[in-house]
Amino acid sequence: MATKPPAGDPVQDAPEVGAPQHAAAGLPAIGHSLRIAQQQMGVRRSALTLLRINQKDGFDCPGCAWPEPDKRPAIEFCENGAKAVAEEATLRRVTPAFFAAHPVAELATRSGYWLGQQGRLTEPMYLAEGAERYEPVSWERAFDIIAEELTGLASPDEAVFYTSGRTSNEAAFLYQLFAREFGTNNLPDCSNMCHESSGSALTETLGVGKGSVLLEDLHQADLIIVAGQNPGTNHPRMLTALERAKAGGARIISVNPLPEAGLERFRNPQTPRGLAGRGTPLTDLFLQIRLGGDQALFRALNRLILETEGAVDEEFVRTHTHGFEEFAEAARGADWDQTLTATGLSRAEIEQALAMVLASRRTIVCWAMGLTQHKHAVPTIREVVNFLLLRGNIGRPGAGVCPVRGHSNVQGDRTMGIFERPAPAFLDALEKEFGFAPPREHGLDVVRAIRALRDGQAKVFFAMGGNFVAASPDTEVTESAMRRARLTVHVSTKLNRSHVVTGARALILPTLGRTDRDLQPGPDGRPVAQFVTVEDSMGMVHASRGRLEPAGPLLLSEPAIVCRLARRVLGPGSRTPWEEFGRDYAAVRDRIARVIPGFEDFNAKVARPGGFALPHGPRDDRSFPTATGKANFTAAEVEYPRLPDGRLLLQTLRSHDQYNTTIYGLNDRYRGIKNGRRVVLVHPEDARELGLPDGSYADLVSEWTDGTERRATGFRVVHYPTARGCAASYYPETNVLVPLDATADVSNTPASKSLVIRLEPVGRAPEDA
Ligand SMILES: Nc1nc2c(c(=O)[nH]1)N[C@H]1C(S)=C(S)[C@@H](COP(=O)(O)OP(=O)(O)OC[C@H]3O[C@@H](n4cnc5c(=O)[nH]c(N)nc54)[C@H](O)[C@@H]3O)O[C@H]1N2
Ligand SMILES: Nc1nc2c(c(=O)[nH]1)N[C@H]1C(S)=C(S)[C@@H](COP(=O)(O)OP(=O)(O)OC[C@H]3O[C@@H](n4cnc5c(=O)[nH]c(N)nc54)[C@H](O)[C@@H]3O)O[C@H]1N2
Ligand SMILES: [Mo]
Repeated sequence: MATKPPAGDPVQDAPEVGAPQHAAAGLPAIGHSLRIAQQQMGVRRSALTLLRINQKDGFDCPGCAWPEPDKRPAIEFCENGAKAVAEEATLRRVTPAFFAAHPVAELATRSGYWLGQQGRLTEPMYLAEGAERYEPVSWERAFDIIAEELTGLASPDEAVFYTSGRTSNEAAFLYQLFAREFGTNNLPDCSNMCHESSGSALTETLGVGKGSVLLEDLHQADLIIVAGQNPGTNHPRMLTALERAKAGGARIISVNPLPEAGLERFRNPQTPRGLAGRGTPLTDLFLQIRLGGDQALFRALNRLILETEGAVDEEFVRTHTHGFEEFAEAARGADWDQTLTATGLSRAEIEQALAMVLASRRTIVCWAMGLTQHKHAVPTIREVVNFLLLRGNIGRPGAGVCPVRGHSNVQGDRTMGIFERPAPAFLDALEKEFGFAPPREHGLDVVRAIRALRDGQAKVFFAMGGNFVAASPDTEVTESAMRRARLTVHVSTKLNRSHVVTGARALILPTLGRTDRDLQPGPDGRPVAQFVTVEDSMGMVHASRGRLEPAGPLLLSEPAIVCRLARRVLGPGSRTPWEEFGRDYAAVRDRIARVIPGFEDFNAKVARPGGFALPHGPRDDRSFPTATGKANFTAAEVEYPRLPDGRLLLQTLRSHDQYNTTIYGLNDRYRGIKNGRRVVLVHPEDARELGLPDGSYADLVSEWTDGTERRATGFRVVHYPTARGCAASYYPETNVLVPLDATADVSNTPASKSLVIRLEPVGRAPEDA
């Protein structure tokens, strides 16, 4: 019964806890991915689909944004990519009969896991005002409803157009074009909750808000620092790159409060040694840092570099940078007591790291959410840039900044103009190409959009993918904000929480995923297969072609949905050829080529198997498109989270069996946790001081600076080798604890990696759990 979802809600959290593992992948990874794939897709479809992932004529894996090597093995996917694909290519279906059987109020009591397990959405569904159930609706009528609400707004700025990072370049370009022709820059996206801090820090210091390395650079590096990232789970194919770098002599420092198995040792499932042997040790030096201590760490390293004779690349600093003196003065003042308190590391450990830094001519720093989701995330990433600039590690092979992106096209969506604060030059180019005056005022990001909905200033919420209410902070605030909307619309592949916490009226619009074949009517009326393009974490753009029969005959592609919506809402007043764009994506690419630098000859370049690299000034020729025309050193005060007595800092992170709010299963294999997600990982000494035995249960109570408290109930305490004072628990269950106002300075990204919490025991002994 490969295609039947579970009958009851399988989330009856009963966590079982074993020892954490010390290596990632190997045979269990293969077994696990095949099992999940077959449960969702059956054997034949699994084989056909998995072999097309990330191949040059195949589709881009809807998992992470890690790039593919130019020479690809027959299998270029990982365990978690296989799960992402199985989740989308599942044979399970959510039909109108399902919605007839389940009132929305009942669906709102279900877990996100259960909702997702029901399968692919098949028909447009409408929840009328006051109705208890979603009912099938025609596409025509759905677009009428949206047009009715949008045109009834007092201002276009009362509408919000959210995007999650799976949307293709073509759909994203059309979507922002539609929003701007409609009259608003309210284009929040998942990036606001993700790498916004990286974009902010890199744009200011280097002039480009993207990473400056290509895959080859990783292979050539002498030293790779992986800070605040868990690639074994979230970017498993990165381990192959790290393994290759090691084979070339690279050394690796990992900076993390948790000893993540994937960074300790990699058993590459594609090599005999990886399958049968012990695999490759990856990390040479593990710095078990406290949450939020990274700025202090890099500041201390910078001080030590400045104090070492001949360690600074003077020629680079002189020729290519600005602001060195001010930075150097701040760095020379770095205080050891503060450094040791903030990082929890010893001076000897930091000096060991320094020795590795000084021995390296080519250094790369990789990071992800562990750096971006803190109040001081932007100055932290700026300090990483200072660190690399000091030794000329930008714009040289084997060196650079490597923010590792999450969603498979989140970087491309931003390139296409999904941004609430677009650059004037981009708007000028749109204006010139499409002959309308785009709005110039900045729009709302995620947090500001929630406030606007909460305060009644935004009334229509439209989402191109994602799961806004589950992914956003302050769940209760966000959910009640969403319920105040006049209309909520979700273009989605799978059922999720955002479909059941709705505005007065709601629509679910089912769409094609990456794996699905996309046929559009050609000039003679016969269907022509379309493909889309994506940009990976390293600025490589390539085609993605789905081959599977779509989940149902009524599904529309994302570009088709945007174009039909635009025609209906904007009417004949719009001079944009929406109809043509909806059936011929090459025509969209021709326009992208004329609007966005780096996409000249887009159609020709993307026809090349493997695609092309976008230009990147700092990487290509050390040109820095910043305000000063140089790479900017910056000097900021060192910040780090303060911990009141009897409290812990909580980070909210991903388990091995989830993709953001999509839960694949209840295990977190590498961390030794099975069959449950409501766990909190606490250092055994901290737990002892707090009187919390392993296996006891506690509520997590977050304490915000304005005196408010937020509670998540019933978590099993797991004694775990995390850094002292630093606890960890899974997102999205803990999003109730993240105050809406707890955001990073400058980037406004929710600070979901350092919440001050207390643990309140709930008096449930392990025996009766
Ligand atoms: N399978 C799978 N793949 C995914 C995703 C998924 O959910 N599942 N999500 C995708 C998305 S959108 C993203 S953004 C990425 C996320 O990829 P990651 O950033 O790896 O995801 P998290 O689970 O949030 O892990 C944060 C890591 O940073 C560490 N950390 C936390 N705080 C700090 C700190 O203050 N300092 C340091 N040095 N380390 C810290 C944590 O211990 C953990 O190892 O993955 C992408 N890929
Ligand atoms: N506390 C806490 N909160 C966090 C984070 C954290 O670490 N801690 N991480 C943040 C990060 S890094 C991110 S990126 C956000 C993620 O926020 P989102 O991107 O909004 O959330 P996802 O869970 O990735 O969205 C999953 C949904 O996308 C839809 N979907 C999947 N594929 C497609 C497709 O091809 N097309 C369309 N139209 N829909 C599709 C499905 O319906 C699925 O249910 O969450 C953020 N929230
Ligand atoms: Mo993300």
